[in-house]
Amino acid sequence: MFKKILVANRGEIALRIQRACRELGIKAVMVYSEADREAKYVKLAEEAVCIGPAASSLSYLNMPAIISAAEVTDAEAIHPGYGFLSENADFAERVEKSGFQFIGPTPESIRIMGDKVSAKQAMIRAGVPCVPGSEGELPDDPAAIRRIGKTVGYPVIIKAAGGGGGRGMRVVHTEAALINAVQMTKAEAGAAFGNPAVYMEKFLQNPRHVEIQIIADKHKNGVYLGERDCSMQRRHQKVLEESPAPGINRKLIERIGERCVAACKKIGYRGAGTFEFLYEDGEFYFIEMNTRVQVEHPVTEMVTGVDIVKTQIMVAAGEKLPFTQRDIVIRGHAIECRVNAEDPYKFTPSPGRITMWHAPGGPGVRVDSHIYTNYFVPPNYDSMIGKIIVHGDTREQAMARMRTALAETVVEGINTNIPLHRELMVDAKFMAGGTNIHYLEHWLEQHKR
Ligand code: MV4
Repeated sequence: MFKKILVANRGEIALRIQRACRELGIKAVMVYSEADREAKYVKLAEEAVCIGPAASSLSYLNMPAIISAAEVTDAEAIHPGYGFLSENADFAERVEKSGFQFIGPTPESIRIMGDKVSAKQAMIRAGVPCVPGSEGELPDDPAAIRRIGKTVGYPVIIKAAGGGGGRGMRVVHTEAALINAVQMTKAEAGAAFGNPAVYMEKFLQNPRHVEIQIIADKHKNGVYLGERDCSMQRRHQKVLEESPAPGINRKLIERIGERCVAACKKIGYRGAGTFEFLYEDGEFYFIEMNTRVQVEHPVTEMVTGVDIVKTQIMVAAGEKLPFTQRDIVIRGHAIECRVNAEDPYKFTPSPGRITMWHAPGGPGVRVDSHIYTNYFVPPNYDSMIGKIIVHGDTREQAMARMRTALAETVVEGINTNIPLHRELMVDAKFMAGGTNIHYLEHWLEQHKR
């Protein structure tokens, strides 16, 4: 096992990784920008290295600074967390070329999944069900593109190979609009991602976003850890997540989970990963794979009892998975509310000093956050300041616990989206379960103030 790991991230996930290291008896080296110098997880770390000024481009995205910090502190491995450099294949490669273990999949796996065309081709070959569409990149010939459009059937969606997470996509409703839409998407993709390649899919009108968590070791063992429903989102930003996904047939989840694990074996995937699916009319359709630990990993930890971050570290060190698929039992229900420093209805960021923080507690309540009374939320980064996660025997009990937890929570000095969460937890449609990816945006439209 490693003796020392460098944590190349900030905020709640940096603290989450530090906690996993402590539990494993591993020293954690924290890196920080000038804006994060006073953070408690930095102060409480055995070792911490400043890697640059507040701007992410000069600190948390600064590869030479991070690798130098690992060198001077004699760390053996680097955990990238989520965001920043976590899905940057070149970073993973530089980490390994410098003699450190990257805590994540191989640079090659990251590269395949980063290109959405190659990711989809790998999944089709591995038997994972995908959204029907062009098998690969669209050709240049307009007549050939129109033929593909006819076969797929309208509406279709044009997506950039270099995109993902909602960037570089365009819905097309008629053949008359197709060629122009393809041209526009290609031009935007070339400018934004340095890659003009695009592909076509059937556009699903009212899907849910359901994702499967997997984890694999370097010895050809892999398991799926159930699913998460992440449909409650606004502008591609998830607002709350839950596991299990309400109302989906367990046998179907098992079949899809097994396909994901088989695909991991086929491509030699190791580490934690998430298969993103659209779920509509009882069917799963793969869209993208994320090769990092995700913000919403705690709901999976709560229902499976598996510590995903600890397991990531263990498998990166070459250990075998300490459990098999038969050991994984989904128990109860978990919900996560992301707490953002923002106006709850206008969504404008609300950085500044937190004059009072009181965290919720009680049975089945978990808080993943680096904040404290008198903490200053810097304006330079994502507005998420923490997560409230609850577990219950049933979805109803989990919702009741979340209502209590949200009622107990106090954040003063800045605005947060907690009032929005309080309203959603008593919303009849949310309470019934199974709302789709458009629900929150429609709800916000109807609850304008
Ligand atoms: C789609 C889709 C409908 N049909 N693909 C958006 C983010 C990226 N991961 C894929 N996205 C979508 N792909 C087909 N064929 C609708 C979306 C989509 C979406 C997906 C997941 C969560 C929220 C979303 C919000 C709008 C659109």
